[in-house]
Amino acid sequence: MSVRRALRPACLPLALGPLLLSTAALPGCGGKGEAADTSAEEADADADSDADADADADADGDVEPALVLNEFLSDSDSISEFIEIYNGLDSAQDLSGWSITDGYATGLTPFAFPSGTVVEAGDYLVVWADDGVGSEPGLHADFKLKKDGEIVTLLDASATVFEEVSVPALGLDQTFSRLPDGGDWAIVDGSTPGGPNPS
Ligand SMILES: [Ca+2]
Ligand SMILES: [Ca+2]
Ligand SMILES: [Ca+2]
Repeated sequence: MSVRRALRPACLPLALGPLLLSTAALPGCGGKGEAADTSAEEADADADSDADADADADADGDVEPALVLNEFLSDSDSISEFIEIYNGLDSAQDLSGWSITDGYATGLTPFAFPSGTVVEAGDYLVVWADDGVGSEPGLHADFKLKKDGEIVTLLDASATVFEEVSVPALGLDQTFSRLPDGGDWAIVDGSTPGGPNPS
């Protein structure tokens, strides 16, 4: 298959961009987790508070086309916590057998994407990090995200680390988002699951 050859490492130059807020932890590209993860989770209620914003990643010449982790929500009273993946490539990507975990460093079994999980070009895949209890349509991982921050690791179909992000502490309904899609990380008020991040 040519699918995997089409993928590019997502971590290379993006951590140094001007949009990265000084208060945001650098994404943990390439590193092992620096913090132990007990997977103990704070209690979280679910509801909705979506603040969609128009953005066009392709309009920003600084964004290199790639499949990337794109947005994290770890604390909300109105919507399930989630992880968003963005396919900035110009072809659909088959993520069958890929997996994601908040406990790579401790050997936790990752949550595996079901066979047939495909992200179309320019589209998003939302993985609800809700211990599998949320009602939103889509994938529901068997873990949640600590609002004090934790490390999320995306693995490809051969269980090789594809991207790892150290998500910083976030306030209520804040997200750790690439601005624009596929761009540099920043802490943002509001969430856009399955839709464009603010530009
Ligand atoms: Ca949480
Ligand atoms: Ca967790
Ligand atoms: Ca989004």
